[in-house]
Amino acid sequence: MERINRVLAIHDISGFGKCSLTVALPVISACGIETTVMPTAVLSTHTGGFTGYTWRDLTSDMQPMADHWKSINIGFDAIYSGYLGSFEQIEIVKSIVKDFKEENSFFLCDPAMADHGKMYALFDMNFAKKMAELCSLADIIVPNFTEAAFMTGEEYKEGPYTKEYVEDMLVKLAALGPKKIVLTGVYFDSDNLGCACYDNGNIEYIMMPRLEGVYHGTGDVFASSLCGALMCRKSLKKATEIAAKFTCGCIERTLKYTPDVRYGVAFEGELPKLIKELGLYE
Ligand code: PXL
Repeated sequence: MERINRVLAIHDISGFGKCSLTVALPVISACGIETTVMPTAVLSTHTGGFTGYTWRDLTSDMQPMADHWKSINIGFDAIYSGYLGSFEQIEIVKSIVKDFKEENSFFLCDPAMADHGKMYALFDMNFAKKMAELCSLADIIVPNFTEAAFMTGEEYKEGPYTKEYVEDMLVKLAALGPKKIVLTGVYFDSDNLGCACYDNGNIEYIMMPRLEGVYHGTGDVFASSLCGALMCRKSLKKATEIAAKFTCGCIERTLKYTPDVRYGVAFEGELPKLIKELGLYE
C-alpha cells in the first residue's frame, strides 16, 4: 500500500515566537506531507531578543526515539534539520542521517545559528565549524549570508553584493559537499532581496521586492515551505520561488498585525495560498 510522503523534522520547540517546530509542523503538513517530529529541546520562547527563557534539553531522548522508529520500521522520504543546541546534537543528527537516509530521500540542512553578521545567543564560531560538518552530509543546504561566511571561513560582508561574491560563496559552500544550495539574503540593490539557487553547478536568482521589517522566524518559514515544495516534487528553482513568495506573503500580512519582530510572522493566513501554489487537492 502506498503511504503519504513523510518528513522527519529535527528542531527545537520554542513554545512562543513561531519558529522551528511550531512553524515546520504546520507548514509541511499544509503541503500535504506527513511530518514526524524529533524535538531537540523545549523552550518557553526562542532566544532571539527574549531573556529569561526556559530550556529543557532533550538530547538524551534523540537516539532512543530514532532507535524506536527503526525497530517499528518507520522510514522517511526526507530529513529536515534546523536549530540544534549542541555539538552532541549535531553528532546525533549525523548518525540519524546515516541510518535513515535512503536512496531516493534527501537531507535538507538549515544551519540555523546566525544572522546579520552575528552568531545567535549561546553559540560561538566553533559551532559554525561543527555545523559545516553536518552540512557536508546534506543534499540541500539553506544558509543565510552570515551562516555561509562562518561555515566557509570567509569574511562576513553586508550587501549590496556583486554576482562574483555571491557565486564565489556558492562554490565554497558546494565544496563542503551539498549539490544543492539556496543562499538567502542576496541583494544587488536596495529595492530587491532574494536567494541564489545553486543546483549541481547551475546558478539562478529568485528576487522579490524588499519588504520592511526583520521578523524572527522567517528563515524557518522559508526553509519549511521549501522542504514541503521539494517533497511535492517541485524543482529546486520552482520550490525556491514558491517558498520566497510564501515568506513575503507572511511578512506582508505580519506588517498589519504584529508590532513586535520577536513574535514571528503571521504565516497561518497564508497557508491556503501556499496550498494553491503547490496545486494540491485540485
Ligand atoms: O529560528 C531559529 C531559532 C530556532 N530555535 C531557537 C532560536 C532560534 C533563533 O534564535 O533561538 C531556540
